[in-house]
Amino acid sequence: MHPYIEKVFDITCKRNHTEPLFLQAVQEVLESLTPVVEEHPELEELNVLERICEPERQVIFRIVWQDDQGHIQVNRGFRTAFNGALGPYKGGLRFHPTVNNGMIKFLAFEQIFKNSLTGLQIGGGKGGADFSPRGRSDSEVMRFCQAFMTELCRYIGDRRDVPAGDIGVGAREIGYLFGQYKRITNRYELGVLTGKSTEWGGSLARKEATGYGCVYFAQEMLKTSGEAFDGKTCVVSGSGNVALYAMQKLEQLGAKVVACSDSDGYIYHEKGIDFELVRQIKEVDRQRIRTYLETHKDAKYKAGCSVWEVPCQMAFPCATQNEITEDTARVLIDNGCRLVCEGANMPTTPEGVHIFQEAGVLYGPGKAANAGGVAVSALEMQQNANWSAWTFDEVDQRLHKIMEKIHSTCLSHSQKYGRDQDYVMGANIAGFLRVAQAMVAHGVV
Ligand code: NDP
Ligand code: 2IT
Repeated sequence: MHPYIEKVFDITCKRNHTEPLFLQAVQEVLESLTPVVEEHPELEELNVLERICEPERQVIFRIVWQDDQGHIQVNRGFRTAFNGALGPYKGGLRFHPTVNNGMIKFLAFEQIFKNSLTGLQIGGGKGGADFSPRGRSDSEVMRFCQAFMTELCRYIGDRRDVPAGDIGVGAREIGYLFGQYKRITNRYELGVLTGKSTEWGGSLARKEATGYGCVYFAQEMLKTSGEAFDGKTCVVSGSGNVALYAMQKLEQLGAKVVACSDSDGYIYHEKGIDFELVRQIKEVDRQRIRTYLETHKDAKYKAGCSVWEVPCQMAFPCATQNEITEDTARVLIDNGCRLVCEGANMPTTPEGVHIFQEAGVLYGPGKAANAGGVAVSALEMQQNANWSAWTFDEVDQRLHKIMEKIHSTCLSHSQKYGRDQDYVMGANIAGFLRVAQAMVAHGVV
């Protein structure tokens, strides 16, 4: 590590010593930047690294709401506006019982570089609450979203900060959040949230964008070794928004997905997962993945086990952070896995990443591979800004081009800085440079 980088990491550790996920994300980015700091001494003179590691603004707030039994519930809400050099803060909202400030900060930090890689004008942010939507009725979710937005509305706006979905937040929640924002502000400000339903201002293909984009990125990685999906066995973790549409695109492009999961366990279906059924179970009925076996008796369900024990040639982690550890990475490689492409944010631990890279596995890090979701969110903002709506194909084609460009940008930056096909280094450097240039241009602010 360059001494300046070491110094900044040291300061960041001291300031944030209770937030291991945030420090993990910061360390991964900083470790890639040595050649850039050597090439650009002005980064140290202007102290750009210390500035980029400190959020511009963080809010933490109380959310009080009433459940169906009439009990008063209290949750904690967060929004981190991490870096606004490239545009309005942009990033999702996560509703999950494990949410805390460090988790939101890690996600917001990743979002800075991801959003920069899209080439669009969006800064980095993230938010959420320690609320568990699981087992809650529709009206409880609505009351929670209203209470959440009652406070959040002070900090967001179509030119200020634009939230969207993440774990536990989809079109239903975005609808309730928008309704409350409209009620409080008395403004039909479409571009204040993305991931809206397509009936009233959402972009076609936003729902599919993260999963599709991740598969487009994997396709580009495969092309570098003259390969294609044809018949390759894939495992996808999760069965939520990202996992579902990664599975659909993989199937469309000729791969075979044999397993997917939820937080209770995984299903294995040797002849290939029935995408439409999983979509019905998870997206429509909001049920558990094990109910898949009620229709497909030849499939298997394993409760409480990691889906990564299923042998595959390609792995698509699309559930949550740190789901692939050093040991899991070894199991995947021993079982013949040659490509890992991350739909989730930071799903592989640093040790796991190291193992993949040492073994020559094609490894696409989340901040590059899952950028399709936020890219189409920015396209949704563009459509909203002039009250227009593009066709599904138009958006999908733009998404495809953006993913190709992100891939080639990562590749060219990894080549230029001496580690060919190191997508981690390529993504971190390319993402960082664009933000850093904007920060320098804006002066000492
Ligand atoms: P969803 O809530 O739609 O789905 C999440 C899936 O992951 C569910 O199957 C869920 O299982 C499982 N899961 C969640 N948390 C855990 C956990 N702690 N352990 C095991 N399984 C878990 O979320 P998304 O699909 O939107 O998000 C998935 C990942 O993709 C996240 O890392 C998110 O940050 C990332 N991402 C999302 C984007 C988007 O556009 N939505 C864009 C880019 C990245 P269960 O149903 O049992 O809870
Ligand atoms: O992690 C992510 O990029 C998202 N959850 C999507 C963010 C967005 O603003 O669409």
